[in-house]
Amino acid sequence: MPSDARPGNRREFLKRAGIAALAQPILARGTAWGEAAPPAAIAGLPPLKITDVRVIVTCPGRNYVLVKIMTSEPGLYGVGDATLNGRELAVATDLEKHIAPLLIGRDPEAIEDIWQYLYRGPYWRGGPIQMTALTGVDLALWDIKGKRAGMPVYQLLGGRTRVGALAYTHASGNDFTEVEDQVRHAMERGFQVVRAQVAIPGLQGTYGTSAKPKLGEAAPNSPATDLPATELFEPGPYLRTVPKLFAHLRSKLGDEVELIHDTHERLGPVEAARFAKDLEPYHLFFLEDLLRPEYKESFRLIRQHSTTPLAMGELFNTLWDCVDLIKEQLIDFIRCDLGHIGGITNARKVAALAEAFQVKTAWHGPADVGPAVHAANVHVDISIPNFGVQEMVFFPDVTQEVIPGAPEFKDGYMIVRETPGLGTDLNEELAKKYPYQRAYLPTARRRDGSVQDW
Ligand code: EZ4
Ligand code: CO
Repeated sequence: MPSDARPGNRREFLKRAGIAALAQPILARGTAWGEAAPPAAIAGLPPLKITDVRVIVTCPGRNYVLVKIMTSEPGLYGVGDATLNGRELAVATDLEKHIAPLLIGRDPEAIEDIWQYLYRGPYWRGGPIQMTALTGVDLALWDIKGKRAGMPVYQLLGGRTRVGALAYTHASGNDFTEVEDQVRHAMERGFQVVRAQVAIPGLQGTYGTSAKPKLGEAAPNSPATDLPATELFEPGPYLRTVPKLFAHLRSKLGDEVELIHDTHERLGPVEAARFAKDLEPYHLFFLEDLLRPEYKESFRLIRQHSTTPLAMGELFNTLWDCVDLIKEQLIDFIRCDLGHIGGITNARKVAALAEAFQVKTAWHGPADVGPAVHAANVHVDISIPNFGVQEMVFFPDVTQEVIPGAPEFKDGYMIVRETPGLGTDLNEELAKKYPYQRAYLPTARRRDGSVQDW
């Protein structure tokens, strides 16, 4: 590697690298004093440098945070998504003020090195804000690598293991018949797997349904502002209602359609074990997120009492959050959010760990992470051996105009674009027309007024 290929002038570099550069030939190549290896020529292409990192916050339908990484090659850039619902501006500030200055001049091809540097470099590592920022960078770098190689990202991950990613959508309603109609509708669209949620009688606002808390009822709702709504949750009515929903769905729809239910981390260990047992006769594809992420060890209790397949992980932020559940085979599906666990680089490691213990993937795929994360999901899904299922959304037209290229739904499967990179992009001019709007996820309380996990 010729020393004149690195950014800045050589004397300045030697000054920064100091004595180590003189003493150690390997360090003199630029690995000392926090410097990454300088950009190198690969496969006949000249060295590449990051020249700019732009952070774009836009609200085409809902808030999204995008990271656009520019390079020294004219026209070559990558776009990543760094959206964290309800804390968008914290991530944008982290990227703009703390991360961007560290990236300028680096080699965008060195994805793992940049990942490690941004994860372990700040000492205060992890957490959803930093891991979402890291995702934005990671996805933009994979996008650049794919574009430079002239290949869709899944090819760089080892190529296809399947034609498409089996997809699931959401069905919900205020009563069992409404949910049944929505499951039928999804099946008519081609879905083989459907998540079913129902409003719980007596509770105001139920996760996953359109039932909204009403002003003046039970739980105090926020005034009509952009502050969070308050929902009411009680485990008793929930535990009694949901098994009846699935009895209804099986009796009306038969055994063939695969059904999922999301508990959204709301139960205690014994409640969760009883719930999984009560749902056993209805043969769920999986039961999602029974417990708060703090209480992973309680999955042992659930496992001892039920054969309902279990999925967990959308609130996890690191590989190590996944280790115990996977190695003890306490879950059947690991469903990290690629947007909050550091992107493709970390997802591949989670998937490989899961493969070794017969756990499949079911990456989180909600509307509140942008098209680049959905594309990343599918690139990983179709290139690993232990893919399970993929949660998906249909983005509204306005989102697709500003952030084009989301994976497409076809005959029950997600299909990724065959263009080089992730396949997603950003219309920066159009994005400006949709400025950020403050928005929060709802919160929840119990009947006695105490805080409940939403
Ligand atoms: O509630 O992403 O499985 N899907 C989910 C999501 C989450 C939202 C929260 O921001 O649990 O709908
Ligand atoms: Co969920």
